[in-house]
Amino acid sequence: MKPEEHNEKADQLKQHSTSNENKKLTTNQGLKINNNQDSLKAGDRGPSLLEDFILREKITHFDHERIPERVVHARGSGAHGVFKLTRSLAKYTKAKFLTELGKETPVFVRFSTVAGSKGSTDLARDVRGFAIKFYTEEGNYDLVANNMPVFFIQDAIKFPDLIHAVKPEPDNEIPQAASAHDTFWDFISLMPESMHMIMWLMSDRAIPRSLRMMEGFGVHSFKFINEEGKVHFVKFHFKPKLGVHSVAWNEAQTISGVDPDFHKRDLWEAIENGDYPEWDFGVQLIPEEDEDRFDFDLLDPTKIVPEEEVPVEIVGTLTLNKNPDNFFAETEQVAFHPGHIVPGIDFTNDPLLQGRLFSYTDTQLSRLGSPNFHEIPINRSLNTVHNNQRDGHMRQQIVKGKSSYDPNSIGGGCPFQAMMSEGGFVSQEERVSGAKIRERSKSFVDHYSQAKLFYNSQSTPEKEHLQNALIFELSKVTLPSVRERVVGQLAYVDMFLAWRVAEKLGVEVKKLDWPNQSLPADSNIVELQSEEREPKTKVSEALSMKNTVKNTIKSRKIGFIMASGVHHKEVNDLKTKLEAEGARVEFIAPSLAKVRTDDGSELTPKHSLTSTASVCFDALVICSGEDSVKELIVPENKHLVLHFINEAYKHCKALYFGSDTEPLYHNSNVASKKHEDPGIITWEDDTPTDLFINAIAQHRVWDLEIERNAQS
Ligand code: HDD
Repeated sequence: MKPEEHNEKADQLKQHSTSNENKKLTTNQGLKINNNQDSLKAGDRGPSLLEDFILREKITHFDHERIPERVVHARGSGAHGVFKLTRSLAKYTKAKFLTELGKETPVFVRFSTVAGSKGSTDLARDVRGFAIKFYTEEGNYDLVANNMPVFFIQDAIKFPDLIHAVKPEPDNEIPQAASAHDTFWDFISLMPESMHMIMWLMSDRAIPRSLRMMEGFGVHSFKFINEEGKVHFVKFHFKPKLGVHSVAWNEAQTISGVDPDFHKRDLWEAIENGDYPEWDFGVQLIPEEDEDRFDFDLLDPTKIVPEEEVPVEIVGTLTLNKNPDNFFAETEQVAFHPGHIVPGIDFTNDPLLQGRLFSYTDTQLSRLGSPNFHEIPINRSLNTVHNNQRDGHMRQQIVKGKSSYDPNSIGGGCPFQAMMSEGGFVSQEERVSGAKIRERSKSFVDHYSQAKLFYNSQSTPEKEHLQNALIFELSKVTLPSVRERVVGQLAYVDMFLAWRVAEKLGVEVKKLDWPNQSLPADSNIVELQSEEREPKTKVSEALSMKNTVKNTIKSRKIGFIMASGVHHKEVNDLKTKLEAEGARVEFIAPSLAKVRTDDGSELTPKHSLTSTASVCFDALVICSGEDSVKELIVPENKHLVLHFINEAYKHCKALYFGSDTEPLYHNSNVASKKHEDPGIITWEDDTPTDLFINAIAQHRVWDLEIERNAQS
């Protein structure tokens, strides 16, 4: 889907955007500036004068350029797009953007990491934020989602503790954008309800290949309400059309050095190239009367509704098709809030969600500095705003008339309240009664069954990655008691998992005997622990990335390694076929100088062997051409080329060796395993291009990871 010519939000933003093209430099008061190079001085070697209002204005503005970064989700990447409804949900909700078939709603999406600062690496092991602002005709609807369907804690009152534990430690501000440290795992070891989320966080979902290749989940159960007032619980899902794919941990660590903006760049380039990221939007719908039919509480945000129990129904498509014009104005100033809803959608009593409803406006006040943050262009609703709220910092709207109160007669009673039939929002009428208590429902007290469900649903390589992630993280923990306690928790999820981690940490597996564990006697953790329980659904296919979409190489980045004398026709043929499938080909050569081909033409490399690395590509081609190979194998280049090949091999990527490349092939770690590895394609194969395309579409040969690593 191409960017809409008449995207209403884009039109609205246009009124606020400006370009400096062919314009004269001015002050903020519109005065044209004659000299922007020298300050006003008393004599050319004299002191600057206080009178210099141009200098003062420029420096004052500069001094105030920064705003506080988000307390969580500080690092983000945003894009504009459109949401198209492909199936009407009128039976379940009256929200107009979900009922009018074919309706297109402009959106702004911001992806983020959670723990790191604004300038931290994209490849941190972390949850990814996936926040969507739908600019609907009924007002803004924000779905402030993550790429994991559950959360660490069940109650918002623990959120500051969770975040304090995961953020850099308070004494020395170490480590940045990492959960592998004492305070995080200390907190987790005492928080059994986190164990399901920990399974997700230690899985490869926490190190996505691309923001375009991850799922989005609303996490909480929300409510849909239709015209008749009938209520359904709803869980929101976004499923990427390119499949859910991740990088290897070891690769993530290298990317953090080679290209810490890897995800940001990938999203930006994909949109610039017209490879618009797309997701199927799906819902799980549960009639209100079925609320108690599950072996968990629908209000508990540490639980999923397995797709085997309630299928995800696909009802729309989310497409991102335009990069922001200005990062600060759009991606930084956008303000999301789970409380921004429209008629037809309502909250549940999930205690995590209830707390969020307070937090998001509050945080914008300190981050954006004024209750008028809704007037910032990216936050403006398409509906015009009419109310009696007035004044405050940076107020932009000029409301005419004398009355700014309600009821009034001076203003003719305006603005009027809207009736429900006119789109006025009415909260769902729900009977609530109960004693005022600071307690948790017993139905929330099952912390391991879905952690087991997740772990048991993983493929063998996924389980190994998860084990290794825990070993990595916990090996960074300096306190043996914390390591032991986490292992004690893992034992409730899977004994082999606990044993494997314990072995590498040098601790014993001691299943935590909760009532007798080494916690302070007055700790309330004890009473929060249930008997061990098996989940009703034992395995869920949707939880394993092994079962994801693997039929496309669209927008995959393929590096062609070449030098002078490269076989032009073979390069062109392969490149054309890969590009016809939607892949992006980039040439890598010993230097950035043009590469002369065997037929005398020239190719322009985008990278040199030293300016990039194999971790930046999905697959590699070692190009044909005797002279090219001869140049690649001279001592100066050989170790670089072999490093490329061996890294790609270790990271289970597809490799293509053109004719004449035998000397490189045999010097690499690849050769001896070729016969049993579908990811290695050589000049000896019958239909090499087809095999290569299929191998790239598989993303990685994770099943052969151990063998490949043993070769490396
Ligand atoms: Fe949150 C930002 C997602 C629980 C308090 N959150 C924030 C963002 C996302 C989420 C995607 C970034 C928005 C953006 O790009 O601007 N948060 C979640 C999810 C949660 C969750 C899926 C659990 C299901 N959050 C949560 C709780 C609290 C907060 C329980 C507080 C009680 N979150 C915030 C915040 C942030 C935020 C402090 C920081 C910046 C912002 O809101 O605008 O208010």
